[in-house]
Amino acid sequence: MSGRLIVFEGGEGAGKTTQIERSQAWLIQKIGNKCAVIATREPGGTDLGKQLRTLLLHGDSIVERAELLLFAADRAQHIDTVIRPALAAGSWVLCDRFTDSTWAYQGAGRGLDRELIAQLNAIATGGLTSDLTLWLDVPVEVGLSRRQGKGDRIEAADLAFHERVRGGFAELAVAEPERIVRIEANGSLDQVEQQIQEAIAAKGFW
Ligand code: T5A
Repeated sequence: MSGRLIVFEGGEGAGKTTQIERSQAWLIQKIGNKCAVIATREPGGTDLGKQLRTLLLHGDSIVERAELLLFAADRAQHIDTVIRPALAAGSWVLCDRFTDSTWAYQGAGRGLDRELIAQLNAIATGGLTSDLTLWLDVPVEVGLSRRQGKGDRIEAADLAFHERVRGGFAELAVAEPERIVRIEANGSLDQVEQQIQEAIAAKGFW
């Protein structure tokens, strides 16, 4: 069986972490006898990435271009040391956020140049794209209300920023319907899990 890259995207509190755990357990049951199913995330899927994650989410003020470059650095390290080796070994990789987060947050949210973002994503990934991206869509207020504790530097942005981020994901889903599937994530955990399983099964990967 070929390796697959399945990405979970969405705004704050969309339920990605929870659903990746559920999908990993489901996929291990389904295909675990044929290949490994690993879960990873951006930022923070490598040792370097963990340090970048601390800077990005909990650092002091970071200018927007520096933020963009730090996310790209995290991704380049993640691609070369985790994602590509896993795919080459035939593993399935479930990734919490990937290039579409940069498009939505730094592009739609911050308003940075889309062409620059596309170029940086291409440099960071070496051209690797997801086999399937599940966009877990919840209204901004619902996602933010699910937060526990003090928000991080990016969560702390105003509502208008988070609305633009949601709009960015919506634009991508319209532009790339083969790769990106919208999941209605404002339902129960079981309802969301069911939609995700259906979307993965519909791709006919096995
Ligand atoms: N970022 C990232 C960029 O700006 N550019 C980039 O290129 C990249 C890669 C990452 C931050 O970095 C930004 C985006 C982010 O701001 P993060 O910690 O990964 O930071 O941020 P989130 O992904 O938003 O993490 P969260 O933990 O907030 O959200 P999740 O993982 O989507 O949600 P989850 O599963 O942890 O759930 C949150 C809470 O909601 C509950 C859960 O039990 C949990 O308590 N919940 C539900 N409750 C009711 N109904 C449901 N259906 C629920 N699903 C989950």
